Amino acid sequence: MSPLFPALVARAERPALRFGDRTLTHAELADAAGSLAARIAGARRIAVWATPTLGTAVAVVAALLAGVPVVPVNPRSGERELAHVVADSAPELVVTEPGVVLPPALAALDRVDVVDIVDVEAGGAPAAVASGASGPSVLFPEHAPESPALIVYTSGTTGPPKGAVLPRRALTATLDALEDAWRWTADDVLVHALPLFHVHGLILGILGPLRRGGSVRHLGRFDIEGVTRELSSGATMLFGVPTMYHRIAEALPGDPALAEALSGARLLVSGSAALPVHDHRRIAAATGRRVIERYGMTETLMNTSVRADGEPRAGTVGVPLRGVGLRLVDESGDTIEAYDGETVGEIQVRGANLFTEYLNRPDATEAAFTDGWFRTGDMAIRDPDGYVRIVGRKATDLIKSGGYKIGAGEIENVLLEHPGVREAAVTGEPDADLGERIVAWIVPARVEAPPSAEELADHVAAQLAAHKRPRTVRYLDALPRNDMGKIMKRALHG
Ligand code: MCA
Ligand code: AMP
Repeated sequence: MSPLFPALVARAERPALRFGDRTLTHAELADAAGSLAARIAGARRIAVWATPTLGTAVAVVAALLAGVPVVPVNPRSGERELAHVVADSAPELVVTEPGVVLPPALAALDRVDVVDIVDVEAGGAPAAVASGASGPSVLFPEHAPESPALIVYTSGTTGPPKGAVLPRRALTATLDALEDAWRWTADDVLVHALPLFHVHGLILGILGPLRRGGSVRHLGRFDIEGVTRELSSGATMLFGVPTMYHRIAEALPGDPALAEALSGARLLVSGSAALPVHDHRRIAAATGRRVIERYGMTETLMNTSVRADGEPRAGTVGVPLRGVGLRLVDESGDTIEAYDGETVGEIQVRGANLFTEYLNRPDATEAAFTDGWFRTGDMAIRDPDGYVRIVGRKATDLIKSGGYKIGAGEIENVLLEHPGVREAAVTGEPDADLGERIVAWIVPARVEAPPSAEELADHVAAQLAAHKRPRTVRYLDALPRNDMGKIMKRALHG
């Protein structure tokens, strides 16, 4: 069986990871992750406190070397969301950067700090090397392709997030299909600032460069200056969500250094939500470079992309990746054969890139598939040459804000628990920066003293996650309901 990270096994002396002023070569990463892997080997499942730091990347690589399934945890998780993730995934221990004060739900677990990196950087030899072992290839043989690698939590329309179990073969299938589509090589240097508890930032943005034997420079947090600096000093690729490209498009007219940096990039890739054509055009006009879009999902990893050698067409997500079966299905369940640029159907996919199941949720897993095809819930048309255009989504109760998928029901439940709230409904409204903005419609318990918008936002952030907080709150006397008492969300608009 071939290794997940050949450059680690080969102990390449090229840079692998850079976070701020902390850098590891593939050989150093092999040592740091190898010795951490020895400490966690045999665990049934672990959590990683997924701050955007070198330690998170080392911890995830260590878990993959040891064959221990890993749950990356959003370090901004609110109390209720964290309690759910911990109870549902039942990790045996938590790996974190040293010095982190963990919230109670995780503090109760055994804790392993990623301390070996410090040893490596100080020039000392971590345990695995000091004892004469020659690296993780010796210590850690490759694991079965079907064995779980990562469990990534993702929101649905209602209920708490579900853990998508991603096997090793899904990781290799998707990353190798992207190698093909993007001509991705060991010479590529990726720059990004995505969070490390989702597929985009972690699997594509960290594991992708490591599998190719190339490198990644993580900015810690997104800013234009960091993008400019890295793309002007050797980085070749940029990954981002549309909000980041929107902010780039806004900055370009007054920032010639940014324009020059982007024009020198080999590949600018956007994903996680649709990049508006207006932003595509502004970036192309200012830089001469076209952003390419790829389309994926936590459960399926990557499905389609505009190819590096293909025509970059704004408003499309390109063609199915190598090994991905994709069909459009109409409302009666019939497959749409037409490539006519107008017949709309649900995207259904199959292939080695797919997850195996939702953890502890056989009901949800079964409901997600039809005849072996995964129902994405995304609606699309196909151009005559096969380019896919996403035109909408089946569930109106799923909101994409800043590239994060957020379920309206989850937020409504938390709002209803606030003593100042009698009724609540949550919708997404178009937002130039975030794509969609979370709007809470509130009937206060006491009309004369409604809870403030800030109080409600803080309440949601403290229970669920900061990115799930309402950005706008609107107050009503009553929510519009049909004869059955069901809230009519379509009647709610600002
Ligand atoms: C603000 N903050 C708060 C509150 N208000 N914290 C607690 N309580 C509050 N009431 C904090 C935030 O945590 C954050 O802290 C800061 O204030 C700003 O937050 P926010 O305004 O939310 O940030 P933003 O400017 O809206 O963020 C934009 C962003 C972000 C950077 C583009 O949305 C982002 O990183 N998106 C990436 C999403 C992603 O990776 N999706 C992939 C999943 P601080 O400043 O300290 O951070 S989709 C996927 O994986 C599939 C497979 C795919 O296809 O890719
Ligand atoms: P998540 O469940 O957070 O992994 O998000 C997956 C969803 O993001 C998909 O089902 C799509 O709705 C959306 N998505 C991802 N990439 C794109 C893209 N390039 N264009 C439009 N929507 C996208």
